[in-house]
Amino acid sequence: MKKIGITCYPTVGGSGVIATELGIQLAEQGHEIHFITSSIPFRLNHIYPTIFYHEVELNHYPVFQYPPYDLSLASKMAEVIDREKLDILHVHYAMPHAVCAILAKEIAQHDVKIVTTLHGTDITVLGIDRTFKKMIKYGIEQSDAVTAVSESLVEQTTDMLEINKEMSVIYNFVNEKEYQKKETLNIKQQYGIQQDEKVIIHISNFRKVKRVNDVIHAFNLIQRQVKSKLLLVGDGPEYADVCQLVDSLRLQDQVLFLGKQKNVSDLLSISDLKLLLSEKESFGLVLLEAMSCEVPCIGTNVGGIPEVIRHGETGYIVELGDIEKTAAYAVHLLNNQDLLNRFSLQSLDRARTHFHSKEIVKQYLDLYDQVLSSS
Ligand code: U5P
Repeated sequence: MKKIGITCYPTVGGSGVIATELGIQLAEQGHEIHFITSSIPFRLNHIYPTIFYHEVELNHYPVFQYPPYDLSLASKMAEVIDREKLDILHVHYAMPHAVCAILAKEIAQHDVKIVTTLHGTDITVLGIDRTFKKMIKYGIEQSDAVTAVSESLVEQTTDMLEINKEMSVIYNFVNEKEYQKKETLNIKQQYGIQQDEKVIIHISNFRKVKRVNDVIHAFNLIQRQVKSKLLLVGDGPEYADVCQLVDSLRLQDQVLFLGKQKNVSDLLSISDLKLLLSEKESFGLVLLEAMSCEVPCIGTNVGGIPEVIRHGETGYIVELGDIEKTAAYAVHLLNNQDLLNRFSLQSLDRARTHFHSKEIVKQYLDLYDQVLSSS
């Protein structure tokens, strides 16, 4: 049994979901898990006797112009390392979490190993900022082990930060009990979708990088040739612009804005095709969630997306901004039920063989063993 601390951003988003699921699966295998976060992770909604939650409190003392979250986190980490005698502190994101963990390790008396998982944003967004570049590099190089969620992210990190550190790729995973195709026929009815209509789905945080407008333009071409509806799941800064585009293309009756949803697997279960046309994506967890629910995907040739989708087998890869090609592939697939069925099963097969949670969790455990035995 190992004692493992986990720090992540506890809100919606791929990294928080992975960190929480990892904690749950490790607890189910008999390990003791200590979440050190600013609020209870969003998917931690059951009681687990071996999962503990340590809240990072933000102090609003008048002497501080800004509440020092990073220092509060480091000090909470040091406290938990010593009190609980953690073996491993696994942090998600180098910036600021790895840097806080390294500081905590310095402060704590008990020896702990730091494992950092890179999810992307700290490298692809913050890594560009010269002031943070050295800090991120430091966080990565001082960690005892570093993982990234795709080969593409390892390459990018190595190039951008000129890092001299071995990084292992450990792909994302889903909870297979939750992400499986369910018999939810009446959901289609509830949303006013006819049984013979195809359902295309897009799930994201509606940030610019997700290029939701490209999804709308592609759907506009698709719906001319296939009787279909588009489900948009999630919310974010581009939401209003996307609504406007849908209005101007007169697609209001065919595009359903569902906002943020909790039970994404129910919506995937009524979907035939998923579109993710982002300009940056280090893995694309929503793709794996879709595949796990037997939904083929069309994604852009960007970041880790081509490592998840197998072109011509579980979906298609298109160049960024190639709306015509996206629509052509979608129409080809949706109009050919045999091909669609084949792609659905191949998607499920790939999700279960290449990204099975048992296998991915084992890779993390092997890495923990490796760092613990190297002391
Ligand atoms: N997500 C939801 N509800 C939403 C939007 C997103 O649960 O309304 C989840 C996705 O299912 C995925 C994560 O697990 O947030 C987003 O991952 P990523 O796009 O940050 O990789």
